[in-house]
Amino acid sequence: MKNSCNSCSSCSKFPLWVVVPFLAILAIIFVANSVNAYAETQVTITVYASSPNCVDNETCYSPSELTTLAGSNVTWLNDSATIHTITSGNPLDGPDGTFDSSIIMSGDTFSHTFTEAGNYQYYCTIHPWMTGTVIVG
Ligand SMILES: [Cu+2]
Repeated sequence: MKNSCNSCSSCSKFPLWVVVPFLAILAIIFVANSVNAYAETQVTITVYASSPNCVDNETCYSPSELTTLAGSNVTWLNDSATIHTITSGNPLDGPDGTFDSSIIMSGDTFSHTFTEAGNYQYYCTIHPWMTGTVIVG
């Protein structure tokens, strides 16, 4: 006897009441992950940061410019072999007092939560060629 059914919806192994909730759960997981991507952001101080050449290679703070949303917690990881700071402000005018990690050791992290929109410049007080910006939208 010939099977006359060619339609997916009527002959599918998975009926609609199984497929729809499954897709809904996938969608929720996807949205939750994208929101989380904005809320949690990391900057890495690379092994090249102690040399002024890092400016050309974007490897002092990586990424040197980070865009995120208000309320985001940004974490800097010192992935280099030496000490550094993450100090708000710039090498010309000095610290502006918004945040300051003080000296962080190799392997340590520093976190700051940005509650207000704006452009936040920061630098390393030990290696003044190391500069970065957090853009909070
Ligand atoms: Cu440094």
